[in-house]
Amino acid sequence: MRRLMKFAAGLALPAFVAGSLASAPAEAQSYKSEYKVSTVVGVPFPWGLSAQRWADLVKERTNGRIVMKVYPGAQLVAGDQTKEFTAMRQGIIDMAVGSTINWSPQVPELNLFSMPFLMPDYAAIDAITGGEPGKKLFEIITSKDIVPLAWGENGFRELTNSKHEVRKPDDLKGLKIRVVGSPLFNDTFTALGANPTQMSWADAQPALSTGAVDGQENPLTIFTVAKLHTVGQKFVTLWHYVADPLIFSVNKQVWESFTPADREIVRQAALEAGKYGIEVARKGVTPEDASELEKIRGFGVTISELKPEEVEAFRKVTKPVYDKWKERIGAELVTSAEKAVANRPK
Ligand code: X2X
Repeated sequence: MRRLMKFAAGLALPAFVAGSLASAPAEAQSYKSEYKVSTVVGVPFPWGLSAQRWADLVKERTNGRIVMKVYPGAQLVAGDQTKEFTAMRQGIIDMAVGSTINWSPQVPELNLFSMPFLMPDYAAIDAITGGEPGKKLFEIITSKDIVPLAWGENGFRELTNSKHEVRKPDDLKGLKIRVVGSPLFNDTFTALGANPTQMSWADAQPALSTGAVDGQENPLTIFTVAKLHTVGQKFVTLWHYVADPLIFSVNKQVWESFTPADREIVRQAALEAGKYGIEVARKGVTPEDASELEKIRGFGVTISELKPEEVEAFRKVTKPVYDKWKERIGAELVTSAEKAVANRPK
């Protein structure tokens, strides 16, 4: 550092520059000028908002030592969202706020959240992410050279389609439904008598607009921000069949290149951004505040809120899929999630 200061003084740098060089941690000299943060959807989706919040907090608290730039649209993996985890592992992506669904091809245990009808309400999601199963999942991710820092949220994935109201499994017969990522989704929709087709989010929107597919499943925030009613999605079924949390993560080498103090800043910022993202994702789609639902109804969309016995009919038909995937994911992990749900605060 003394040599650096002499060097700086020799160049007759203004005093404030020499001062900031002198006070910067030595390790910070090896920081990249920009860290690439991948997301599938950007601002103003809650997902993009929380990623941006993370970047903003880190920049502010590190005085610009760590500059994170959010790349939405899965553009760092050419739109192929199921390659995001691998790309982050390889260092092509430095950081990500990613969906458990998109990472499940590489981390099969993350299929836990796509188990049909495991989580009846938000308290159930929180019980899993905040409890033993969440801890276990973070350990598994860490063992794959990715450092998970915090949970965020995409949301409960509700069913939408262009054809007719869906209130019972029979109503899904023959409907072409776009699904993502994991073969578990194929199994679930096949069991329900629908015709599932896997495709990326980038391909889903044109497929909906041309009618190549009849429907899809996504959180309502995705529905409103992406204006899915303009691509024919006139029927929404609130069935809460699965939910996908998001995970704020960093590539291991990048993480290790940060000073301990900066790591703490990045972690703390992720926790705060995650909390904020969860709030935004849940806003307006609860019985207490149904403003988002009202907005969607205002677009001429029929929203079907299922009664518990109607949900039960879907659960029954998808039970064999649940049982099959419980073994695949790991019975121990799934059982611990079931217990967390059963014991959640109500
Ligand atoms: O592709 C989707 O449906 C999305 C945007 O929700 C995910 O990335 C999982």
